Amino acid sequence: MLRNILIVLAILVVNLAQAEEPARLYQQHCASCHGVDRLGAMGPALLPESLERLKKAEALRVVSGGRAATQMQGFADRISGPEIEALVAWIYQPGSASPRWTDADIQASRIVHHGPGSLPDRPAAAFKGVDMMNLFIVVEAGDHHVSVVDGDRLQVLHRFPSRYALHGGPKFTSDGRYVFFASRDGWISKFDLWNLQVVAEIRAGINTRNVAVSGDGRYVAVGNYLPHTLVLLDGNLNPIKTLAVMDKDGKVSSRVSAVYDAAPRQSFVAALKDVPEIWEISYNPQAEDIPIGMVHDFQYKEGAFVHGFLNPRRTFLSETLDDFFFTQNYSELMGASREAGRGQVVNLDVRRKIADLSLPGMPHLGSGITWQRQGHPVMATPNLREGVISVIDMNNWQTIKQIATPGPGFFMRGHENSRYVWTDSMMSKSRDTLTLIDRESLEKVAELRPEPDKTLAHVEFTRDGKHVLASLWERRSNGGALIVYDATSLQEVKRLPMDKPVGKYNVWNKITRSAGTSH
Ligand code: DHE
Repeated sequence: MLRNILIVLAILVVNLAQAEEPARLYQQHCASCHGVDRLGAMGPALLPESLERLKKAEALRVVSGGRAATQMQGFADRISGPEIEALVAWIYQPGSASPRWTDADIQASRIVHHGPGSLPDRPAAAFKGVDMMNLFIVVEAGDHHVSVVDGDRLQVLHRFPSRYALHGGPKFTSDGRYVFFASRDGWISKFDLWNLQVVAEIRAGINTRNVAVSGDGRYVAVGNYLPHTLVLLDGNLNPIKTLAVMDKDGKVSSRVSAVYDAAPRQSFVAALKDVPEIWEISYNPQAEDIPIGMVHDFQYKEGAFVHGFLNPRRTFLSETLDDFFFTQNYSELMGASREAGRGQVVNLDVRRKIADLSLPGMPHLGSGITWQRQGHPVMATPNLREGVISVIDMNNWQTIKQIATPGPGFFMRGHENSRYVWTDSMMSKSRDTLTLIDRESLEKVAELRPEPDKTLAHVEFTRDGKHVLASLWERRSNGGALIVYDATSLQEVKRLPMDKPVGKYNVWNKITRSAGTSH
C-alpha cells in the first residue's frame, strides 16, 4: 500500500516538474520580449488566441531557428529539442489567469513619437511633383514592413517597419495625411504620410480585429476579440472610452468581428461575433438621446434615456453577423455570418433586417463591392468556400447571376473607370489565378496566371483606374512583388519587388469611398 502511494506521489512530482519546466524556460528565455504574462511586449503575444494562425510545426521551427529579419533569435543552441517541443506545446495552452487588458494598460502603452503640431503641415520634399492622392500604402507581411508607392511613377518612395502582423485595411483621414494601422496584437499606429513618420501608437487590446477612423479624423474605434471590448480613442490615440461588449441583458459578452466608419451617419458600426446585434456608435456630439434599453437593458428604467454620443445603439437580429459592408449611401449594410450560407440586409434607420441574400458557401462580405449595371446598383462578394461570385441586384436583393471562378477567393475590386471587376482564387489550388469579369455582361473575360503556383491576390486600382496593382504573395527571395497591369490591355507593365505583399490601399479611392473598393 505504502509502495503504491509512493509511486503515485513520485508520478505527481514528475508531472508537476514537467509542467513547470516549460513555464520556467519561458520566463528564462522568452518573457523579456513576449511579456511575463505572455501578453506580448516587444514581441507578439503568445496566447492560444494569438497563435491560432500559426501552425505548431512553424512555431517549433521559429523557436529553434529564429525568424529572419526580426529580433526573434533561434534557441536550438541553448534549449534541447524535447524542451522546445514542451515549450511550444505550453504556449498553445491557455495561461493560468484569463488575460486582462484594462484602461490603465491601454493608457500606459501609449507612445508619442511626434507630438501634435510638431511636424510640418505640408508634404515632405521627397514628394516633390508627386500626386499625394495617388499614393498607395502597401502592407508587407514577410518582414512586417509598409511601403509607400507613387501610383503615377509606379515607384516605391519609402519603406518602414510596422508592428508585427498588421491585419485589415489601414484607414485614412479625409485629407489623406494620416493613416491608422491595426496589428492582430492590438497595436494601433498613426502614421503621418506627409512626413513619413509614425507619430503615435497605443495597444488597445490583446487580440484585435480592426480599426476604424471617423471621417473628420477626430475619433478612432478599435474592435477586439480579446478582451471583449470596443475601444474609443481620439485622433491622437488618447483613450476616451472602453465599451464592454455585452448583450442587452448584460449576460453574454461578445467578441467584435469588425468595426467600420459610416462617415455620412457620423457613426461607427460594429458587427458582434457572439451576440446577434449590430451596434451603431454615434460620434456626433449632438446625437439624439437613446432609450436606455437600447444601451443596456439590465439598467432598464421606463422612460429613461442616455445621451447617444459615444454610446451604442443596438439593432437586434436573429443571427449574428461576422462581417458586412455598406450601401453607397450608408443607410443599409449587407452582412453574413461565415457559416450561415446566406446573407442579410439590415437597414440602419429602421433598425431591422429588411431582406435575405442568397449567398451560398462562406461569403466574405468585408470584401464585397458595388457598381452600376444597366442603371441598377449591384453588389458582389467573394466566397471563401466555393468558387463562385454571386451578383445581386440591390433594388430587389435578388441574385442576377452566379459566376463560376477557378476556386474560392478572398478579395474583389472594381473602379468607376474600368469595365472589369477583379477577383482571386487564393483559397484554392488556383491561388495563382486572377479572374476578370465584365461588369455589364457579367461574363468572365480573362484569367491572369503570370506565375504558376504562386499566390496572386488582392488588387487595387490607381486613382484614375488605368492601372491595377496585384500582390504576388511570396517572400522577396521567392519573387514576391507587386505586379502592375494596364487595366485595359491587361498587359503587365512593371514589377515592384516586395516581401510578401498583402493588401494595398490607394489614398484617393479610399477617401472618396470608391464603390469598387473596401471602405
Ligand atoms: Fe482578413 C480585412 C476578417 C483572414 C487579409 N479581414 C479583413 C476585415 C475583416 C477580416 C473583418 C475587414 C477589416 C478592415 O479592413 O478594417 N480575415 C478576417 C477573418 O475573419 C479571417 C478569415 C480569419 C482571421 O484569422 O482573422 C481573415 N485576412 C485573413 C487572412 O488570412 C489574410 C488573407 C492574410 C492576413 O494578413 O491575415 C487576410 N483581411 C486581409 C486584408 C484585409 C482584410 C488584406 C483588408 C482588405 C481590404 O482591401 O480592405
